[in-house]
Amino acid sequence: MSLIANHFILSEIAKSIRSLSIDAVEAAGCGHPGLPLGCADIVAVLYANILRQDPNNPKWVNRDRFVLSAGHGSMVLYSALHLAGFDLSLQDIKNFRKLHSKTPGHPEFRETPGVETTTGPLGQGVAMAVGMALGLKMNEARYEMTSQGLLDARVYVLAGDGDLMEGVSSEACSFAGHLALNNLVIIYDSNDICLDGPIDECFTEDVQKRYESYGFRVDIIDGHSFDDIENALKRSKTSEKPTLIIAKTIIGKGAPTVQGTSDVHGKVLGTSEADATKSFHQIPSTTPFWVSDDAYSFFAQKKNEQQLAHRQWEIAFANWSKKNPGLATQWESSIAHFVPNHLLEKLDALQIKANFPTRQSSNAVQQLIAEELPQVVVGSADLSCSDNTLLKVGGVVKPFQYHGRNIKYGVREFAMGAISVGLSLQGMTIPVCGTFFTFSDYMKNAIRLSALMKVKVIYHFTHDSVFLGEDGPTHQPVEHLAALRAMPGLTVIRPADAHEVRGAWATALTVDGPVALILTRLAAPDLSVTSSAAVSKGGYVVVKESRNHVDYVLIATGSEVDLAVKAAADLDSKGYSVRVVSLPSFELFDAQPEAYRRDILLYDQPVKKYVSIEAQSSYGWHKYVGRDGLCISIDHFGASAPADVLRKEYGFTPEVIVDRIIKGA
Ligand SMILES: Cc1ncc(C[n+]2csc(CCOP(=O)(O)OP(=O)(O)O)c2C)c(N)n1
Repeated sequence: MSLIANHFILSEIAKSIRSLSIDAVEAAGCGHPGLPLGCADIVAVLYANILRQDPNNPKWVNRDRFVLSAGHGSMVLYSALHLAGFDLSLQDIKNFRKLHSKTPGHPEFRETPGVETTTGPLGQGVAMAVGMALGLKMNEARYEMTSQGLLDARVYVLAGDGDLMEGVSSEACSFAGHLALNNLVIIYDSNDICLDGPIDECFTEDVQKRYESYGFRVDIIDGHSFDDIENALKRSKTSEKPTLIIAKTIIGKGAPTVQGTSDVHGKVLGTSEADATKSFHQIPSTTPFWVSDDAYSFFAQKKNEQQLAHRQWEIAFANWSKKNPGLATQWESSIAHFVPNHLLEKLDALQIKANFPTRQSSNAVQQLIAEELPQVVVGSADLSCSDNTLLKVGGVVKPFQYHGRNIKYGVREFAMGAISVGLSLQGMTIPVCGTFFTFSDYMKNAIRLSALMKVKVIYHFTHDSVFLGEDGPTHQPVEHLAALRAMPGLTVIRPADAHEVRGAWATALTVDGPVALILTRLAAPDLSVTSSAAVSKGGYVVVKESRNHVDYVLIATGSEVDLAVKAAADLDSKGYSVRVVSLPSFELFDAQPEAYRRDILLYDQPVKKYVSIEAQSSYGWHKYVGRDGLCISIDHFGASAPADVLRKEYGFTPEVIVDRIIKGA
C-alpha cells in the first residue's frame, strides 16, 4: 500500500511550492511567478500521489516522466524536485537564475537531477513528451514486456495555452492520438491568460473538441481541487487513449491585485504583493524560503518507499534477464549506447553499388546498422521512399503494435524532430529521421534542442543542393549548410561517395550528440580516392599535388568533390600543381589538432589560391579559403530546370571552374 498524501499534506506541499517560487523569483529579481502560483496544487498531487520515481536514481528507466512544457514556470518544478528529495538543495533554490546554478531560468536537461528535458520553446515539451511515450511503448514491445509491467512508465506533461497554441504540439498530438499512446497525459493549465493579455484576444477554439478529434480522452477539472486533479489522473491510467486534462486554474492565485491577469505571468510580485500572497495562502512571511515540516517529512517517508519500489523492480528485472539473456544483453547495450567494434568493421567491408547517389548508399548502410543495432529506429516525414530511410527489418509502428522499426510521421517535420529528441531522451533508442534538406528549416528548433542537450538524433537530409533540379527553388537548399554549421553542438557531415557515407555513419554512431547527414539524390561516382576512415577527421587529401610546389588547394564537399577532382586533373594537364581536399565535416575537421589542419590545408607553404567548391552559400567558407580565396558557390535562390541545365547556368562544370580558378575570380 503506497503512501498517499491527504488534503492537509497536499495543501502543505502546495503552500511550500508557492512559498519557494515567490521567494526565488523575488530574490532573482526576475522570473515567472504566475504559473507556479496557479499550478502548485496540480504539481503537489503529481509528486505526492501519482509519479513513480526514485529521487535517489533519477535515471531509473521505468520512472514516470514529468515534463514541464511551460518551461517559464520552472520554479514550480524546482520546488517540487527539492521537496521530493532530488539532489536539489534549498541553497540551489536560492540560486535561481544565477550563473552555473542547478536552477537556470528555464529547465535544462543535464543541469538538474529530475529535469527530463530542456523546455522553454513552447510546444516542444509536449512533442518531446510524445517521443518519450512512444519510446516507452516501442521498447516495451521490443523487449516483450507488455504483460510484465517492467517498462510501463507513464509520461505526464504540464502545458499552458502557449504550448497548445504552437503548431508543433498540434502535429505531435495528432500523431500521439493516431498511435493511441495511452501512457501520455497532458495537463493543460487553462488559465485564460497568456503573456500579452487574455487569451480570448488570440485563442478561442474549442480545445476539447480538437483533442477529442485527435483521439484523446479529455477531462475538464477544477485545477485547484485536489480531488478533481487526483481523480482525473487516476482515470487516465485506465484509458485506451492518451489523455488531455483541461485544468481550469487562476494564474498567480492568491496575489491580490494581479491574480488572473497577465501582469503576474512574468514579473516579480514586489514585497508587498508577495507578502499579501503569502498571507492569502497562510504561508509564514517572516521566514524567507519557508517550507512546511509536514511536507518535508511526508516526502522523506515517500522517498524510502520509492527506493523500495525501485529495488523490487530491479529484482523482477534481474529475474527477467535470467530468463531472457539475449534480450537482456541488447537492453544493456541500448542503454549504454554501445556500438560494437564488429559493426564498424562490417560497415567498412560493406560493398555498395558504384555510382549510387549518397542517399541510396546511406540506405544500404542503414540496413546493416539496423540488423546489428536493434535500438536504431528510423522515420520520415512522408518521404521515406525518396529520402531513403525505410528499413527492411521490423515493419511500421502502428496503434497498439509498437514493435516496428519504421515510424511514419506523416507530413509533420517539426514534430518529427521534437519526437525524435523525446525518443532519444527516453534512453533506449537511437532515432534517425529524414526529409528533404530544405525542410530542415521546419525542424530547426528541435535540432537546436538536441544540440543544446547533447542527445543523439541522426538527421537524414537529402536533396542537398539546387541540383535536385525541376522541383525548383522552394525545394532547393541554399543557406542550409551554413545555418546548420553555425549551430553549436551539431555535427554536420556531407559525404562525397559511398566510402564517405560508410564513414559518416560510423562517425554518426560514435560521436557525441546529434549529427546531420547531408545527402544527394544525384549519382555520386565512386571516387575511389575518398576514404571511410578519414571521415572521422572531417577533412583529408583526396588528390595530392603532382609537383613540389602547390598552386591551388581545392576544398570541396559532397557531390562537388567529384567536380574538384575533375577540375584538378584539367588544371594539372595545363601545368598547375593542385591539391584537392575533401571536407565532409567542418566540425570534425576543426576539432583536429592544429598541426593536422595546417598540414592538410598547406597553411605553412605558399599557395597561389585557395578555392572552395560547394553548391550552397559561400557563408562560412572564408575561414578556410581566406579573404582572398575563391568561393565557387550558390549565393542566390535556384530555379526549376533539369540539373544539367542548372549546372551550366550556375557554372558548376569542370570547364567553368577551371577557367574561374585560372582567372582567380
Ligand atoms: C516558441 C515560444 N514563443 C514564445 C515564447 C515566449 N513566451 C514565454 S511564456 C509565453 C506566454 C505563454 O502563455 P501561457 O502558456 O498561457 O503561460 P501562462 O501565462 O499561463 O504562464 C510566451 C509568449 C516562448 N517561450 N516560446
